[in-house]
Amino acid sequence: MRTRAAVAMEAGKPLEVMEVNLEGPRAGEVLVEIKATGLCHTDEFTRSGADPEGLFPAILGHEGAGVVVEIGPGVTSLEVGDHVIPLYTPECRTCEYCLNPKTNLCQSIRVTQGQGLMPDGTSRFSMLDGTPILHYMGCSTFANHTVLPEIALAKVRKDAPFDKICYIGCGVTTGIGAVINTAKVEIGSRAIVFGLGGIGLNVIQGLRLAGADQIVGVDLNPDKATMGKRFGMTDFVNPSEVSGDLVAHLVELTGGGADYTFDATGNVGVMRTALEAAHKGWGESIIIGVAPAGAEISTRPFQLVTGRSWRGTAFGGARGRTDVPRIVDWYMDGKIEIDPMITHTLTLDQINHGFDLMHEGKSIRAVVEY
Ligand code: NAD
Ligand code: DAO
Ligand code: ZN
Repeated sequence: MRTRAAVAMEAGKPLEVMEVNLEGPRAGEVLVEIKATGLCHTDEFTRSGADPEGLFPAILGHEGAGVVVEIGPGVTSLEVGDHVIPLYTPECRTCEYCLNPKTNLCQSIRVTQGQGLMPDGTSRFSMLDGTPILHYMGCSTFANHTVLPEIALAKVRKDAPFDKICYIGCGVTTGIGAVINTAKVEIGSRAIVFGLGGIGLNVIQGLRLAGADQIVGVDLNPDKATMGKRFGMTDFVNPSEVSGDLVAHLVELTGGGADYTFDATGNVGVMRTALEAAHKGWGESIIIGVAPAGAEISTRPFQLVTGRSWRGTAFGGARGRTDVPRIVDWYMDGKIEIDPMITHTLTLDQINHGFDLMHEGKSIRAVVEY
């Protein structure tokens, strides 16, 4: 079939919206009509060329929602008409990683996914002249139709709006999951969130859900304070307005350091501040942000010797096929909010404007509706 897609032809170039060929699903695969997709910082990381593992030409996008149009041979858990959210972290439920409750990093299709290919080592997308186009993060939601492995699709309820639940495909689950699955924050905790963007705001609403007493938001952009408060932030700190040492300021503000700190900036200097602002003896610092290629974290080992710990999380520690449908329910039941974070809705033809909004710090989430 043919479908419309925004194709990343080369690193650093705007996406090109065009008709592409899409082959139907093979064994264990599913053809999905994407109804809406969010634009995440990670798509921009790859589009811009900053991602050393970025491959081109490719159809980016990993934060989508849509409807099953066709199933390939052997697919048993999905049927035509099901509503689904693509998963860049699949859940096969049989690999060594899926069988270990300590991780959500299913490895069953990791190698081919990293190569921009389906599990059989081929691509389903091509240009009209036959040139292959690579998949991205196993999802390629910047195409109106895409093919995914069955194990990379979460089946969700049919009454949930696509233009909101697409955000659960990355930002919402990553932020809330970092609090609930990774940190396992207890009621009454004190926490600090660095970076109040599309991820950090979801960490804040996750902390509110978990019953944290103090939620400090830290951002260089003062405009982020309003949204932070809207989702449960109790204190706002702009590092550029702190005279003296930022760690000392945060330790004092939290009465000795925070029980939990979260980096949602991707800046390794901020990661160090986050670790050192965690409470002596028990504070945990969770890295969510993806740092530039080659960047390294550092601190004095004594920070760890004296009881702080450094951890990281991918997709909020969520097992997608199991956890994503529950998060959709939380949204539909009003336990979490998404609507105010969708600040812009665009057509596919306007997708490059969505990246401009991201750079200008004007959007939390821009969503493309097909
Ligand atoms: P964003 O650009 O929307 O938000 C980043 C925020 O950090 C902005 O508000 C910015 O003003 C603030 N900031 C930047 N530098 C700062 C500094 N030095 N001090 C304080 N605040 C600062 O980005 P996002 O979409 O929220 O993503 C955040 C990070 O999370 C990115 O690195 C992204 O790649 C990563 N991410 C990780 C996962 C995962 O599974 N681990 C998933 C999705 C995104
Ligand atoms: O299993 O080796 C692996 C890789 C898992 C990928 C996890 C990616 C999480 C961070 C990237 C940001 C996603 C938007
Ligand atoms: Zn697995």
